[in-house]
Amino acid sequence: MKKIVILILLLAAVGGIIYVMQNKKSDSALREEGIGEVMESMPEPPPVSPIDPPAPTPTPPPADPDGGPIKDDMGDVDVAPAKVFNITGKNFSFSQTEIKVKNGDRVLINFESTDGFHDWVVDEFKANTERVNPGTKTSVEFIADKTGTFEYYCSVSIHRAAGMKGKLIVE
Ligand SMILES: [Cu+2]
Repeated sequence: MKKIVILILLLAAVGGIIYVMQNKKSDSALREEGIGEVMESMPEPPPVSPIDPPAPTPTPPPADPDGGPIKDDMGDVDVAPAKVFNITGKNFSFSQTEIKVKNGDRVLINFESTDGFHDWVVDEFKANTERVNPGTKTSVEFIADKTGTFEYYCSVSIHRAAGMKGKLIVE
């Protein structure tokens, strides 16, 4: 019977500690209630485990303001600047039918349609722009890393067969 009383007192003390922790009530107030002495013989309650810090959320890269695939910071990595070609397309031809670059050149094609829906593609370098209507500019960049003469063309419908093509010469 006595043990039960002690157990109840201990439980009350533990409850009291928690109560104090939560309410920052002074010890003296409890001592007046006769629990203080028991409390002092009790080990400190384990500290409340801190809330796990929130997992760091990965910050997405800043959006490309131009929305285009070409990033200026690419130029910071490569030593040589890109060879830039500004080409327009219409039904059914490109403004330029031959492009000459050196092996290893970084090539930047800025493409715009002046009439019709077109793109600029060269299969051997897996390079292709978006398909665009007049008024939308698009571009593609690639490394011309093999020599030869390659055909670039418009992949829309039968435009290539209709003559919308040109030669990319890599020397
Ligand atoms: Cu086309």
